[in-house]
Amino acid sequence: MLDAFAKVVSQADARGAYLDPAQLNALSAMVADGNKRMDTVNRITSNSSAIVANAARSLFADQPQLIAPGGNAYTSRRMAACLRDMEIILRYITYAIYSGDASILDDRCLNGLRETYQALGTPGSSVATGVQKMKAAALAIVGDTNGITRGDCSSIMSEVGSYFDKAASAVA
Ligand code: PEB
Repeated sequence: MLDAFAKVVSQADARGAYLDPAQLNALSAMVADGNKRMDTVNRITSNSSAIVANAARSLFADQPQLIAPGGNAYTSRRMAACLRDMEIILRYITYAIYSGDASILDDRCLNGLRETYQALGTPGSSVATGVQKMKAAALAIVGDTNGITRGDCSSIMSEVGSYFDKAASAVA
């Protein structure tokens, strides 16, 4: 598990090199914009239940076969497993955002997840759709400019989006 700083150090060490100016600049930009990152994590974390519940509701509206008898989220046990999976994925995405690095998400959540769903007979493409719906909700919450100092959040927004995309494509 790496964060943005440890990743750069480990890459430099692998080359036996000092940190180069471009890397130092990138990290110092990350520090300068640190409040945006913390606010982002805070906003997603404090709205996580709504993000998961709304994404799941929308997924089941689009794909009602999932909750019909015999469907992959039919019975409250499977429904609970499904909501829990979406919550787990969202939680690891918040860790990646906080760390500025996807390795925690990759190593502890996505690694082997496609195979797990294949073994369970759970449609990975439906999980991916659920993740994309969480992405839309999370970005709307993160990008809400109400009551805050306006600034350029395009970089953190695209980084956040990239972690959702990574999770979705890992199971699709
Ligand atoms: C991954 N999900 C399920 C299981 C595991 C995971 C390991 C099997 C064990 C169990 O049931 O608890 N666990 C989960 C995860 C990590 C982990 C992400 C990461 C660290 O440790 N069903 C649907 C939807 C989808 C869904 C498409 C979006 O119809 C999910 C939600 N996951 C789902 C369901 C099950 C499951 C298990 C329904 C239960 C499958 C079954 O028992 O038939």
